[in-house]
Amino acid sequence: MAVRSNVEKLEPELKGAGLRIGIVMSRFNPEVGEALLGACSATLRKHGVAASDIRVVTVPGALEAPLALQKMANTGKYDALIALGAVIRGETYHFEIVANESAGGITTVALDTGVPVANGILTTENEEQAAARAPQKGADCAAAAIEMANLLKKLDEE
Ligand code: INI
Repeated sequence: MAVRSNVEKLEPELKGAGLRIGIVMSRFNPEVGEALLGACSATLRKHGVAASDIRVVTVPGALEAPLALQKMANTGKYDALIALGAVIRGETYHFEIVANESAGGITTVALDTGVPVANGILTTENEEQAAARAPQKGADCAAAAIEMANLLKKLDEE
């Protein structure tokens, strides 16, 4: 459009070759976690991330994810991180606490360390919903991690 003709815009970049990606997966809902991880790794590989550049660690639950992510971010070895898991309302009276603390911690890691973190911790009413959403969420997080890693690299170079 004419109004924007002189405005430079950075386009989303989904090339994954050379990027190092760390994944933290919660084992609390193992089947959902594995479904998230399968879709996430397949999408990372599809966009060119080398298998040897993907590191997966697991934690007991979503509340442990932020600390593992923080530790990985502080190594300086990762261009982006991904948190995977599910917090299911039917499985806890503390749904809001687990969901909110986990999400808040994940955001804090990204802001404190400058390493992008894609949040793939599903929050659902039941396990069926989580299973249904897992493939898309895993794939979306892989794409978000690659896009954010590339964006931050470009902004660094400016
Ligand atoms: N952790 C999850 O990842 N998902 C859940 O649904 C969940 N529920 O239902 O409580 C959950 N709780 C465990 C929590 O993340 C910690 O592992 C635990 O409190 C020990 O610190």
